[in-house]
Amino acid sequence: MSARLAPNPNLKRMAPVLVLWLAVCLSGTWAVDRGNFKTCDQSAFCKRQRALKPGESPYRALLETMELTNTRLTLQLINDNNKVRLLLELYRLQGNMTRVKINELKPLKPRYEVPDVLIREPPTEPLSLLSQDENGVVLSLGAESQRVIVSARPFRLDIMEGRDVLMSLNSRGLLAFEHLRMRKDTFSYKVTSTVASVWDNIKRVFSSQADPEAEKKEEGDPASQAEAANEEEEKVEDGMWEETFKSHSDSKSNGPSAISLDFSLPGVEHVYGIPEHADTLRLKTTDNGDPYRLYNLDVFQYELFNPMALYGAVPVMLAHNAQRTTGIFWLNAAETWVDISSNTAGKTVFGKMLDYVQGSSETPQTDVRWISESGIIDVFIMLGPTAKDIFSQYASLTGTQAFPPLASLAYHQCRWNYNDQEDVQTVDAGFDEHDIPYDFIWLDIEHTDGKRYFTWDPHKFATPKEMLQGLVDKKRKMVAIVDPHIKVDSNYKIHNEIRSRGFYIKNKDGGDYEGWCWPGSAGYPDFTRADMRAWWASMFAYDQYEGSMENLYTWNDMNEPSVFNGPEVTMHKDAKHGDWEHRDVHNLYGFYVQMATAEGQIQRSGGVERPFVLTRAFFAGSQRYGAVWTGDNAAEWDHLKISIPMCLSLGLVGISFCGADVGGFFKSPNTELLVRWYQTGAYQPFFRAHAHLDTPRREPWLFGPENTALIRDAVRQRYTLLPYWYQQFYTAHRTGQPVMRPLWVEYPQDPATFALDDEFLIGRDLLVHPVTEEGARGVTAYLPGKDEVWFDVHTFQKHNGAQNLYIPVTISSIPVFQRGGSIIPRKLRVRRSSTCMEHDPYTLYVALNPQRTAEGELYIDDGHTFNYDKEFIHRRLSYANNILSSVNLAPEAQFSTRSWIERIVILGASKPSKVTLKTADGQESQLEFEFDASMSVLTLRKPSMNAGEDWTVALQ
Ligand code: MIG
Repeated sequence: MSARLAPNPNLKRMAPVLVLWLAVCLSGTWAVDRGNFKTCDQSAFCKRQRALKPGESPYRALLETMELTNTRLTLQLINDNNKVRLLLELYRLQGNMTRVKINELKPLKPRYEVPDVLIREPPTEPLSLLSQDENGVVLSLGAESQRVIVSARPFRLDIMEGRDVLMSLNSRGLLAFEHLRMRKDTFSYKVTSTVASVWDNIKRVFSSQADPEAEKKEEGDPASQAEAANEEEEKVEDGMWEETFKSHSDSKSNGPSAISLDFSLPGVEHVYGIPEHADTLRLKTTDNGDPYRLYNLDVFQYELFNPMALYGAVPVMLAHNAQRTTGIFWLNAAETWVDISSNTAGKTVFGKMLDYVQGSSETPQTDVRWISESGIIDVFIMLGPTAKDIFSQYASLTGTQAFPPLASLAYHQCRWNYNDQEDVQTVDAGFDEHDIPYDFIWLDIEHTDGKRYFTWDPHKFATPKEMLQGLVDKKRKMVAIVDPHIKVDSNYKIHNEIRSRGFYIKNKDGGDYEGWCWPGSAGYPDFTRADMRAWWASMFAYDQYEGSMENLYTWNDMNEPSVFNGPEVTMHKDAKHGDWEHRDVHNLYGFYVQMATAEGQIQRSGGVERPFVLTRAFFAGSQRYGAVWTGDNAAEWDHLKISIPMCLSLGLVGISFCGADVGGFFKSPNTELLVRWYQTGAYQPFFRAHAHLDTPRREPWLFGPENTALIRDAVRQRYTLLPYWYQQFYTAHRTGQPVMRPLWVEYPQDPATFALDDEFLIGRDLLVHPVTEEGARGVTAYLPGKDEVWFDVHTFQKHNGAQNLYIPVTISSIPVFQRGGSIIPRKLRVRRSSTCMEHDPYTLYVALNPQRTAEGELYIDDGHTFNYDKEFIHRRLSYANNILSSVNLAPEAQFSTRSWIERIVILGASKPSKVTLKTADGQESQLEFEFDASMSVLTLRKPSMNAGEDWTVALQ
């Protein structure tokens, strides 16, 4: 107790952080402190690599070393400058993918290979040799008439289909592999290296042709290879063996270890992905600035429209043109930079047209280059050919979106902080009083006893179970934050256990790594260790996590990890995870934190209940463990807008459960912005309002009755649509298809969709163009599909596809359209939480296409357990030949529902003379209906059949 009240002896060291906070809070100026974060020039390996010039590849494939088994090609590459050899492995993977691995043939010690991200060793398919000569090798790749051409000098790979080159590797000659080496005394090294370079020049003059004797000498054990390497001229540059950034020095006991490879994408002008960046959906070329950076960082007040790193990293890029989509998955967890260039970037449409007319147009091409600080090259080339194929290919490697509990798709109320139990109770009651549904209320770091996670402040949250029970009684839930920085405090059980088990990350000298974070001095558990994760998971057991109950879920923040006094506000790269350096695993840390936390939630229920865990940091594969949000945005219009491309980019790389803080985290939104943010958030996958500690309260009813009504309406729209959201997540979980989709995914041949940032699809059938412009009187939405029609979901008005539609808006408008040809289930009786609506009846919205058909699905299960494996209802709803029917898609599954169909609304219908319902038991009955001729809307009232059974409705 007294310890908590005593002045913190370390306050001095915290001072810069506090001053920063204060400065920002008081001045209200918004800008990331760029000086805190490295540019490529300030990152030694990035600078070294970027200095390489294209067209000078020193790598040659030694064809005589080629070995081809049924499923694996191996081949040595030699760097002709330093004679270091690499080993290339090439695999054809099932599902139209190719894997290329490059490592040192004989590294001085093993280099890091990312574990735990792939869900299994990807199954291979046969490879076969088509032809070979002294210039290269041609292999056939599976059944798709694809070939890979391995050229020897310089080394390059071209993946072809028919006559088309789909992708080339090292075509610009930027393959680089900094081999591990012994550190030499700087002085004597300089001397030898000069001598060596003179000797090297002499050799070059006398042997212009490859000398077979010399080649033989090049082989051998690692030591002699390293020696051979060291004989060559190798400039020791600043930053190879140590590097400083601001006051932080990075000791690099392994020396330089960067890797890099370039990819050319002929015919491609649009590339996407590589989140997380606060940037447009379509990635930009990076020639005139820094590359896109992937390095999980806690960026205070991030700025928009730049390639700076943010909290998470998914090294996956998609490339698209009207014919094809391909993808690159660069499996490396170290700091990574991605350069993009294009031969058509900067050309105007007119310029391109001129080229075309004059016949001077070159084929458009995008070139990308990946640079990582350590590890190996392990790249999965996903060959599509469609975006949907890419999603399944990537899912087959890294898994699909965890199927979340239904309630977590509803509305979440968060702020930093809800102060005490009474506050929680008052806010909870406020929702009932104002008739606004919500499912989760969140507690931020102040709920703990002095930032000791897994504990409760003894005064403010003295009886957490009582509080949680109060929520249970209303069928509501809570999330409490559990961060991975652990207060160094010998009276704190969690700390003592982690320390005594040796589970903390170590500093370079072998002691427990300590950094500054919310609790003051903190240790960071080594989540890369399976035994540590198992222990962490066990801490979520009800008897370990005191005060927790089954309706308490978890939020993992600061897991980049954030270290206030560390370089770039994160961990020193020379910290140690067993034998590995933090440098090797950095981008994986947050992935593992969420993995262990989700596992804990599963275990506490004996494997029955689905977890819900929100994370700020993430990596490829994080989709398997829960939801992600876009961190500390601001209450500004541009931040509202950017939430769309940020979540779309995450969806493209498997992470569907994405959201941005509704209202904006920093600063205070004006009411218009707040309302527009609710309207937008209501149609994004993870829907949570959140606010910074220093902002005035902003619960939805604090802005006058009119604004309360507007927010209520937006939240209620979310609740009515929950059956559709749930079904989309079920599909995402089963197939890997994203829930929130860019339009180009569904309209891949329509260039008008390729760069849309201000609208999106939910699944295939709902198009949302939220109002994100201040003072908007109207928005222009692009409705895709030249053979499609779209129905305004509010007015039922029909619009043709393939047009820019101007939609006049008022403050209550949320432009949403249902695709003609689809059937969408809703629940219109909105109650105080989604769980309260469990058994409520459905309304089906059948939107007819010009062929007068429509299709949809209905998915129902208990909403929260893993029994969805066997116990669920999955039905196909289809309308054709004037008959609407429900057929069972999963006859072997067992589940029954009390929900029935209370209404069917058919859009684009004509008036029938009678409507007949036929149910599973063979009974027939006439249904009452209403027809609105002005809008062509037919409403069937109370058909009343059970939602889980077979039925048909015939219109005559
Ligand atoms: O450095 O826990 O992004 O959502 O409210 C700030 C306090 C720490 C950052 C999270 C934010 C959260 C806040 N956290």
